[in-house]
Amino acid sequence: MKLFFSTTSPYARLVRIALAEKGISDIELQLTDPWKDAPELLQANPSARVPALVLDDGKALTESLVIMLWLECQRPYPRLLGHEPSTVLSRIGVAMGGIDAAAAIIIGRKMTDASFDESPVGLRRRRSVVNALSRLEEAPPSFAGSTPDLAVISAVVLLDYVRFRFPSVNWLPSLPRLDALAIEMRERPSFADSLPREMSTT
Ligand SMILES: N[C@@H](CCC(=O)N[C@@H](CS)C(=O)NCC(=O)O)C(=O)O
Repeated sequence: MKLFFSTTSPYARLVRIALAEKGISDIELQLTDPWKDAPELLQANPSARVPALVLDDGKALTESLVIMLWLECQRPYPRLLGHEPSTVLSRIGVAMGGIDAAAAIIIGRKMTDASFDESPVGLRRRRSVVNALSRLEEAPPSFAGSTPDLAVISAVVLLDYVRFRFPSVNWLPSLPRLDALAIEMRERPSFADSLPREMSTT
């Protein structure tokens, strides 16, 4: 199997963590800047986005949640949906909304500049990031000490992405419980090895 990923993508990080927590290591990791339109990525994903997972039979899976659905079917244990899937799924939805909004701000800046943050759409996306984080902070997903479920994984991926992309903004609320969860998760190789960082050009 081959996974196209970038070191900045929160979507690719979700998949990388899920694969590692499932114990799947026989996978070729293909570092790819999706904005450079590599033909191999375009072949795997007509939308030229990461993550894209090419299976051994050549089928390509795209979209982080689709890939995780496949993973959960293919390798049910350890379970990433916990014992109460509806609770976990509900929190994943909140976290994904925050991730989408944070990524939309970064794309908005690409199209214009940092003033995008103050535009009507930018402000709306900021509100979504803040609301998602605040909702998760009120009742953070808990880690019982074995395998983190996808509620934990997606909440921490959102938080780490926001801290990475918006290190000095004044519009983020205080998030002590999520910060503590993220620090705890960093002890796991799946999280530590996939922390967001700028793409290296070498
Ligand atoms: N909904 C997709 C979003 C994937 C996505 O937007 N990936 C970004 C990197 S964070 C990308 O490849 N962007 C390139 C582009 O939009 O052209 C998923 O869940 O996988």
